[in-house]
Amino acid sequence: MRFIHAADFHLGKPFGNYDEDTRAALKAARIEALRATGDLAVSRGADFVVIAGDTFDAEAPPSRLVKRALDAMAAYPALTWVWMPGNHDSLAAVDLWERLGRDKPDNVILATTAEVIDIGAHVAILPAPPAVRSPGYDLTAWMETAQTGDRIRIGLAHGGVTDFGSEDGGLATVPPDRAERSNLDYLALGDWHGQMRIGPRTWYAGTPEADGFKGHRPAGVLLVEIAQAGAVPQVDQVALGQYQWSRIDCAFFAGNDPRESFYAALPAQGRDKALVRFVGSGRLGLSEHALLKAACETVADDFHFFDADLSAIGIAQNEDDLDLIAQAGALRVAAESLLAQTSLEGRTQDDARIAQMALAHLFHLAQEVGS
Ligand SMILES: [Mn+2]
Repeated sequence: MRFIHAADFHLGKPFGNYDEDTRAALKAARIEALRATGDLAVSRGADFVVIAGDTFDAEAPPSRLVKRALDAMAAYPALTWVWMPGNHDSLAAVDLWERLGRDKPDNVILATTAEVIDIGAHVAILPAPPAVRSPGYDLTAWMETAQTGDRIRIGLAHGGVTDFGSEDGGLATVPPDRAERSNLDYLALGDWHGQMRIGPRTWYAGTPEADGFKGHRPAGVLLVEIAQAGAVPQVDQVALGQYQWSRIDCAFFAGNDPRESFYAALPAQGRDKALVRFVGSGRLGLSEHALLKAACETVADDFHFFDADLSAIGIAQNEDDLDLIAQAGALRVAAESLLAQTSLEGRTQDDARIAQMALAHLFHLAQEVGS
């Protein structure tokens, strides 16, 4: 028996910090991930898909988006989708769940009550749907005594596991040994946006399309195979996401051309589908700093999104650099004063950073005027 464990599609996630084109592309990719899940299920012979919550990012998603999601599932009529609410789209979203109940195609089963759902002759799904955004108690407790005969038992839950918390910082209530305690063959969890193994029978699927720079492994879904009731499941982590998000940390040393390590740190392929947050640290001379800044501007358009934070790079004291701003006069005095203020001695890190940025800017302006 084979099925797909998916979660946290977060359809309609607004990505408010990004420009309009990026936002539109990222939103489109999320609905695309639902179709990719259907394709994968068909190509790998999965019997059904379970969605462990947070299909929608909000309780009142745009009407057209709800229709798109239902259409995406209806496009695979031979595939059963077991769709449970999460915390973002909990049962408190009364209008949403009423509409889904009314408009859903026959191959979609809404897991909106804590009752056993039989799939075919051999599988029982035990859902723990959140009634509100943060229920605050363990919704999976009922699984302990649920009667399912000799069927394979698959629990479905959304939220944090008690020993390390939840994605949103909400109260974590699912015991890490829920599967073992309640004789589940597998517990399909949603909430954390990275794929994560809690135990041999307990996994977070993560979001199928990455949505942040947290450094998760490639986003996707889990293909789970269970030979028979009681057997340890075989879990295959399948990457589905279109966009690669990476935070790249790079330390610099004064006296070296920073562009070399900068270029080497960037992804070489798939740049148009890559979102990069570049964070520099270490120390550079002013002219080296300017070279790095220019290199950032040069590569930015290669990427779907590129953001460079150079504010943590210290400015190395170098008379030659100051000479490039001005050899004497008021400008020189200003440059020397700023350089002195980049030191952390006797000032806060923020103040030192502001002085660094001002000095780098002054250097840049002086170069422009001089050229
Ligand atoms: Mn979520």
